[in-house]
Amino acid sequence: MRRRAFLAAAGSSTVALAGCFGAGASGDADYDIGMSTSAFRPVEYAVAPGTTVRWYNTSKSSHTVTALDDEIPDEADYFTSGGHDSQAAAVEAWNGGHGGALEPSQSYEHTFEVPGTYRYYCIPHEAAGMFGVVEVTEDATRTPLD
Ligand SMILES: [Cu+2]
Repeated sequence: MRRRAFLAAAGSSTVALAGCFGAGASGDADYDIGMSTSAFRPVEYAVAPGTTVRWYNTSKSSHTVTALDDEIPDEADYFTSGGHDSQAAAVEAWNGGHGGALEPSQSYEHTFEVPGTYRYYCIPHEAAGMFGVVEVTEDATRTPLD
């Protein structure tokens, strides 16, 4: 499958998914993408254009949700927890005192308007392979991909 190949090429070690971590799967939190110690769950997620995706930190670790600015559609708005306008600014904020951190039980939302493939990662867990993909497509029947 194309997406599997894409993740493999990206060097991700986080493709092992364990069941459904979708909306309402954990207590009263209503979210689309959760987080373990060093992985987004699910790693791959698909939505129709105009959909708001909610990340929720289901772990006991601090994370970020940070777009890779060369790996989102050209016309798309940059996004990162903390609201910085570029990946470099997000990294600088994190290094300067964990700016943009998503602490346990905190959430972050972004609305995806432009179709295409969006890759993002967690700044403190980059080396651990904490990457994710949001596919924005009219074919919403593929949500979630796994
Ligand atoms: Cu993380």
